[in-house]
Amino acid sequence: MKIIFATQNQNKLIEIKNLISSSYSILSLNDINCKKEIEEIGLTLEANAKIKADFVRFKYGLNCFSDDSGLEIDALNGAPGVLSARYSGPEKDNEANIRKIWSELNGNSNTKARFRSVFFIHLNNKKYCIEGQVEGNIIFEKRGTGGFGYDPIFIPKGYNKTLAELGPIEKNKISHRAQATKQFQKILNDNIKNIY
Ligand code: ITT
Repeated sequence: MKIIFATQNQNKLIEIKNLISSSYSILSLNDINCKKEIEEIGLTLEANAKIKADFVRFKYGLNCFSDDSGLEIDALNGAPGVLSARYSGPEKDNEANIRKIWSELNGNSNTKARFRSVFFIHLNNKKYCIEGQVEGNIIFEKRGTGGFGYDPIFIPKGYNKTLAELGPIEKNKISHRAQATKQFQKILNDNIKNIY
């Protein structure tokens, strides 16, 4: 069964392909030749996830899902949150985003943060919105070469390595995206049961 993942982010695509059973074929926007930069004008992860999935559903009429994700830092009142990709400007400059976070935290001892991932799903004329989270702490140096985005500055709770140091196998056991994908897999499996 084919399902479209409404993303331009290759890192998310790779992670999800490794998490979802291979009996489902996950196609990205690129794979269906959709070059449109979907405007993420929502004020929440839920709103932006719905905007991205609705775009594909209404333009192509296909089963699809989206992932709007972000890093929420307690000492910054939940920022960068829904602005995670563009925290320092529209260029989605990851290095500049990290520098902005460090500068705003300014050595604050409260480094508590979490990644959240919200999926909006259109499947067989039904809609679902689900979420995964991972708690952790921000550090003031970059560590590790794996993952993407803020992974080198985020240490998940109970670990002493960043998500970038843990590598893809460990990250995919504990990440916000892994938690959301577990629920998504269950929804897919339940739908298959209903079809046959
Ligand atoms: P799409 O909208 O095309 O899916 P995007 O990168 O713009 O791709 P988001 O709007 O959801 O996606 O932005 C999420 C940002 O949050 C992302 O660009 C990263 O900077 C950060 N982020 C999300 N998940 C992450 C992860 O697993 N590790 C590190 N950073 C992550």
